[in-house]
Amino acid sequence: MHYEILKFSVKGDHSGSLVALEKGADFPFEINRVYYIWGTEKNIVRGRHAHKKLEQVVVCTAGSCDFILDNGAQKETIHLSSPSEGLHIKQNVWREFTNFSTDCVVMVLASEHYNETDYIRDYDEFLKGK
Ligand code: T46
Repeated sequence: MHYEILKFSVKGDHSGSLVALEKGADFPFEINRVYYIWGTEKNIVRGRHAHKKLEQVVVCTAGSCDFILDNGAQKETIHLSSPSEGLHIKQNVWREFTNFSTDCVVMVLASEHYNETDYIRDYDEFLKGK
């Protein structure tokens, strides 16, 4: 499978909820970068690329959006709407994301520093590498 859904352990009581993500048992790789995205209009399509080496865990910390993942043979749409789960996208998966709610905040935990040479932005090139 080219992705998996991680279910995080939630500490919660009357004061609210908390998720802690630590390297090791809780998390599939060492985190080298965190970024987050918000203020994207509903019908905008972001992404449209794959990564050679980078793995990421995507968490919709507020609101919701859809990730469309394509491994070259099949496509799946994953609706993210909970801060208690993460979408682990492995290497060499074409991703697009769209259908943003107005309050959507997407936090991404990445295995590598930002590196434009890791991106495959041409779909035909992506398919050739399969
Ligand atoms: C991914 C999806 C889920 C940086 O300067 N540093 C960074 O760490 C990132 C991620 C981006 N940027 C710059 C590069 C562009 O000038 O921010 C601008 C927007 O980046 P991009 O068009 O790549 O954004 P998305 O939303 O299409 O894709 C991002 C990640 O780049 C990508 O790895 O998987 O989110």
